[in-house]
Amino acid sequence: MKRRLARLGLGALIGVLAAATALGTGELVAAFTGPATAPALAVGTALIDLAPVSAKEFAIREFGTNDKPVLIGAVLIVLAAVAMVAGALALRRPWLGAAVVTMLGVAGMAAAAISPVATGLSVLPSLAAAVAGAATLMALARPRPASTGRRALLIAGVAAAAWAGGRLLQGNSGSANVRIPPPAEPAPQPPAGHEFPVAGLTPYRTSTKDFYRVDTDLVLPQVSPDEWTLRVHGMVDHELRLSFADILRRPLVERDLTLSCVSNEIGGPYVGNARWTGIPLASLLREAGARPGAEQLLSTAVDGMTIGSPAELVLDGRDALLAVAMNGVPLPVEHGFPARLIVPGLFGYASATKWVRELNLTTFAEQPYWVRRGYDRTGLAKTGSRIDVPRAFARVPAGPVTVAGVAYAQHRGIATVQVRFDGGPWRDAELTSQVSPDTWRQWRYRWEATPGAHRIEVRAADGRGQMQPEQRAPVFPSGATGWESIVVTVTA
Ligand SMILES: Nc1nc2c(c(=O)[nH]1)N[C@H]1C(S)=C(S)[C@@H](COP(=O)(O)O)O[C@H]1N2
Ligand SMILES: [Mo]
Repeated sequence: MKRRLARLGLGALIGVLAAATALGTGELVAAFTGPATAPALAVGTALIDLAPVSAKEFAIREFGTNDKPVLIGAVLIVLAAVAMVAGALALRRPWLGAAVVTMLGVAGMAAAAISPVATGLSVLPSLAAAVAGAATLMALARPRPASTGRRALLIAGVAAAAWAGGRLLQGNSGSANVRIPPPAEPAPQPPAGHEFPVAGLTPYRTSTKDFYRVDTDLVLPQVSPDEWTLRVHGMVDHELRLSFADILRRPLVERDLTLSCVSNEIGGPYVGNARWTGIPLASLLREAGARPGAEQLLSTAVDGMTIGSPAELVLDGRDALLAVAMNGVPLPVEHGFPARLIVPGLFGYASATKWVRELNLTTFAEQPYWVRRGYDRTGLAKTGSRIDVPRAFARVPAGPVTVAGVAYAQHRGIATVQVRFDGGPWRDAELTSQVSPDTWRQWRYRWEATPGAHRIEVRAADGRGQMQPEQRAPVFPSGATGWESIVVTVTA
């Protein structure tokens, strides 16, 4: 019994060592084929693309911005478990263990191959990983117990070195060396009273570090601005191809624009307001000679993401931008360096292409990523309102309490925000001055709080007088609706 357990333990150890060598080798080869082709990341990326919409929503809701580490952790745990089984098998029949490792390698190769940006070389990291893993397993499983310990240590060292070397070689391009010229048209100075001094209230301008991040990328695309080009094609009279320097030579405009995600639940955090600098998207499309029949601006990103925006809205005079800067500095890599789109009035999934490399004027017949998964092709941003203070389930002392939050209806503007307590009459909240219809507004209300538990609800009407509907709708397929509602306890 004890000996069997010891053998199982030994098998598990060799399996894990083989997996470590495999991953290290994969990482090293991925230094040449792109970080996203490394085995575990390729599998994670494929899982994101294959996952049903409900699983994606679950991940965003439950894990938020941590959804990616959680996914990679899960992939590694499954890999370790299968590797342990392979190791235990290998002690009896080395070729059987090697076969299991090979299957893992094939899974990695398949995952890398189905990526929309796969090249013929994308399968190499997993192929090399499988070879290294199987060889390690065979070598360690040979019945020469005296030297197994030493060989294991050596292999662990080689695996770690390969992994570290791969990581080092992969490096980061980053946005540090880019200088964005001052905008020809700076953002209008926000009017007085555009912000309330309320503790805990979301500020008017979202700092870059607090700006939400939503994308399908386990590995951020590292784009060298010197090699990046933007291709404008499709239903145009003449194709354009612009370098990053070409973009920076044009007059830049700067705008405060609020961006929200279709996955944002009522009262949720996936909305922010930043200052974006870039060139007007419409001028670029006009320059290319946009043809009248174009229905959709289909943009493609370096990561293979495709996003479609109604062409009519992009061209109707709103401040749709090809942005190169966020809050006064080059776009951070996670927000789309070197260039991304922002179209006020549309959810991010239908407009805000990060790491954009191609603009294709086309019809709605070509379906972008999220539309193929059933989301609405128009992507109009829904009106939202949120209570920031007091927090849900907070305990506040009786007396005057400031209730405050933000409300947004991009491109339509916010006209009124109302709050009510315990289902009573709706009361108009006070609003900050509006910077533009494309930005959110803060609201506040002075509440005479009496002891006990109270329900607070909020709703907003947009600039067209359209009130947020009470009816709750889920995020899928065109964004959540309903009123945010919280409960607080007022103490005597
Ligand atoms: N290339 C690429 N661009 C993308 C996405 C993506 O997955 N890949 N996600 C979109 C979605 S759903 C949203 S809400 C916004 C979020 O932009 P942010 O991460 O800068 O806040 O980016 C959009 N642009
Ligand atoms: Mo989104």
